[in-house]
Amino acid sequence: MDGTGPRTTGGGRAPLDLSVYLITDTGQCGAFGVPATVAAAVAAGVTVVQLRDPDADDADLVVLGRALVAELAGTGVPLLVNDRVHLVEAIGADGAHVGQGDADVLEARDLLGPHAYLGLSVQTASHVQAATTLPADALDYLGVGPVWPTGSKPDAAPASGLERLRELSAASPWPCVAIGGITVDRVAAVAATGAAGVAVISAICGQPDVGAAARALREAWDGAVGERTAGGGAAGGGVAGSVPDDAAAGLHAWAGVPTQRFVL
Ligand code: TZP
Ligand code: MG
Repeated sequence: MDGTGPRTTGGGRAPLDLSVYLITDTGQCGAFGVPATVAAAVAAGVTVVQLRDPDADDADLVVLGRALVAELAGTGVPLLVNDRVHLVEAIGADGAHVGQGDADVLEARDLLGPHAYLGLSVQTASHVQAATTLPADALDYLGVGPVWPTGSKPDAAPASGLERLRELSAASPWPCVAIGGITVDRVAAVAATGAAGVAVISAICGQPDVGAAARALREAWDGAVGERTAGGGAAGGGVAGSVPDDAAAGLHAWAGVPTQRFVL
């Protein structure tokens, strides 16, 4: 890092802070609602919001997405759209997240243009390896999981555990956010793998006090990362705001963004 400003990708995208990443679930948010959930969670320290509602049709998703854009205005917290890359522009979102069975990454990047964020779910080392054959700036981060079993995605892959998360985080040139079954009690174990953050649905959506739930995750992450930093850090570890100047020497000294892309 040259110290002249935030590191950006080739598309001029500022690094994402993936530390506490909320994925919305309309059903789990219940009567409290998705916009109110997002507002309370962001006020409590959530750093990324992903709009996810596989059951909504496009028109309804655009309406909900625009409501979230309005909630997030002025917060600096980006809104990403799950799967439906073609709705990012209509919603006015900041990017998208796709799974292995969703839109092709290069087609998604073409549709999004260079300035939008794009994340990709991975479950295996082959998925990470395949991603590294893409142009360096196609992606911003990887989502790894489910790490633990989840009740929030009926068609989720089997839980792959912390060792897989550690392995994939170490192999990835992009920051990795862990997903699947993450609770406050599991945040420290995730942070110790070198992951860049925790992505959750049920640990926030539908909780009796959404703000308190999000704050508990925020504090657990910050506490765990403090330990990680004080203890020398896990292999692959990096935390927002703590990019060492010698980061270019290593693949994983990022703070939410790769310091060194694979040479393709
Ligand atoms: N992708 C993998 S697991 C998952 C998604 C969308 C659901 C995570 O939800 P929860 O409630 O945090 O386990
Ligand atoms: Mg998907």
